[in-house]
Amino acid sequence: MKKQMYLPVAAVLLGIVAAQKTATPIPIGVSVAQTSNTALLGKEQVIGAQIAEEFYNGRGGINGTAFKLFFEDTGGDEAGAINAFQTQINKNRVVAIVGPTLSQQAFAADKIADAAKVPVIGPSNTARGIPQIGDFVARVSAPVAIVAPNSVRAALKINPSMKKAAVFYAQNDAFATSETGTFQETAKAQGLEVVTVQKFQTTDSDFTSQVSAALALKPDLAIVSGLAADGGNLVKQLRIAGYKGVIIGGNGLNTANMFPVCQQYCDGVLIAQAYAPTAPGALNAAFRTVYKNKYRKEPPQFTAQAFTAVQVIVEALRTLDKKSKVADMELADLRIKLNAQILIGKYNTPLGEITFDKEGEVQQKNFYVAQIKMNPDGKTGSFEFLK
Ligand code: 1QQ
Repeated sequence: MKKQMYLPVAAVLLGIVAAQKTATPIPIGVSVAQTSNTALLGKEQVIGAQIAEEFYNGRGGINGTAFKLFFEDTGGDEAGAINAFQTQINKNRVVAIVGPTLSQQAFAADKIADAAKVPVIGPSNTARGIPQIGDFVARVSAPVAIVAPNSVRAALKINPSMKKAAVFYAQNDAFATSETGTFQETAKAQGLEVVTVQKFQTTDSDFTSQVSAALALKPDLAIVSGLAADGGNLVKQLRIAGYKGVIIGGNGLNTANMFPVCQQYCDGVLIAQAYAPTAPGALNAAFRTVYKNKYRKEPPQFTAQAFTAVQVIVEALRTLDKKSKVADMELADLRIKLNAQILIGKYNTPLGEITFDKEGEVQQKNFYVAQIKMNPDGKTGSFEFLK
């Protein structure tokens, strides 16, 4: 009797151990801005990552083992990003990190992950030089050098008679500084005269001096490289000051969370896109359906890119796991092998088919331009994609 009782107990105990070993979810870090003004952009990323978690775990996770996203808020600055990355690396012991939101933060935090040999996928870092931070840094966000020129070309198509461009940029932000360089080069290459380059800070909310200096030169195109709060206020103040010409916003203005800032004055702003909700592909259709059912609108670019970043890690883990069981690998070894696998994979994502070059730069085919259309309430609106 006694013996018979011990056996099932032992079997149950062993069973529990075995189940936990395979059932411990694989930790993946997501560190984006959930607080600060940068959360206007980061909140859309959280949603994309959460959708991916539910979507892929509902489809078997990593070949039967679930994965779990660990969210560590970066806030909007470098210190917050560094902190969040360190927590992911040392406390959560994640296999890879998706983040941070801003290139400005990436230049500070990615180095730390790279030194610790932890793969990083930038979901929205578009400045020049991000993949070159280190071997463990890749991005799914196509660089401004490729994306931004599309909006200038679209603006000229809408209004071919434009001659004078006024350019504005946030000089304390690495992305905005990179993007304005691309905008200025493109404007000149397209035959526009850049009549003024006005600088501001992402913390500014009063743009009176920049707006009046620029409008005195009678531009017919205004190009803004900043983030959502400052950029939204600048757009609004340009319009209130009487500017009637075309406005191009950069990637930092690429969110409906800017609408409460610039209100009815957001109307008409042109913004280049690395994602289109209507792009073909089964995976985009599935992603779009999940998003629309939940949020009753089209998915925005930052959400699609964050989904894609998680997807890339999940698919690379699946491939790796087929060669040698990921759950049995030592963490340091797994991080290194995962990084190598990420870089050689080919992924069918909501952004279309993507691969990476050997430095970790995303190779993506299609880009788009959308125009903000505000509703009569002056508070809500949408991004209308141009043909
Ligand atoms: C960057 C960006 C941001 C504006 C995206 C949120 O493109 O910092 O690189």
